[in-house]
Amino acid sequence: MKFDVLTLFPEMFTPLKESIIGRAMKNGNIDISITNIRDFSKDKHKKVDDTPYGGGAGMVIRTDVVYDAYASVKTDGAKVIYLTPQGKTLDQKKVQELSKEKHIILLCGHYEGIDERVIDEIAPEEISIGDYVLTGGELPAMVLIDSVARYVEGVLNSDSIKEESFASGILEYPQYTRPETFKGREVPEILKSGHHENIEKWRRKKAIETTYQKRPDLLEKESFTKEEIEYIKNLKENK
Ligand code: 4FD
Repeated sequence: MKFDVLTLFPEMFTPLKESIIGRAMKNGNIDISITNIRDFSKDKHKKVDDTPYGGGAGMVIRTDVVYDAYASVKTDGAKVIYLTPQGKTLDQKKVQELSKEKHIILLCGHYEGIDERVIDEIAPEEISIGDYVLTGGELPAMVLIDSVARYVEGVLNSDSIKEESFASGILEYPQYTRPETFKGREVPEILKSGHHENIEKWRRKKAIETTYQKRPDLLEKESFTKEEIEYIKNLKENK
């Protein structure tokens, strides 16, 4: 999968070279290319913005630099995304859908704002990573890349993807490693029993219990067995 990022702050994307995403780039599972919108300025001072029509504080990014940066990376069938607080909030379902794309173009705006006409012309899908305002779309773009890249074949080991929370719709069961006792707190006996079937049942119960305690809203969307429905009813009654 190819990601093209259009930004005025290309240096902000250096952390992506680290860790799992960096390894995925090295392995050729994903390709991330960062384009500096400023490179498309025809101005001798590399200016990209101008004063707003109608007056007011601040500056507005010009249509031409944004459009030319976009035209330089665009392919047929590319998914174009504009990171903005006005977008639909990113969730795990959307992340999984996006992981099926071949080419994603991410347009990062910032507080100055981009001339509306180039947004209308490109007609990107508008995505937000949550209801808060940031100085730029760069962090949201990185959040999107990280979340989507995890689903690309070869990036994670496929067992972890199958087991994880949200993919299943509820939260994860708790994890333990050595030592057996930490400040008087024991590792649950069942996890040392070697009885894999019982361990799986215990983990599923714990996942439901954790979800009930921390994110009860998620229980509404998930489907459960008769036994599990009974268990949830008990959790609610013993409150
Ligand atoms: N919640 C988000 C995205 C961008 C952003 C910007 C218009 C402001 C938060 C376009 C206004 C981009 C988010 C930059 N803040 N700030 O996903």
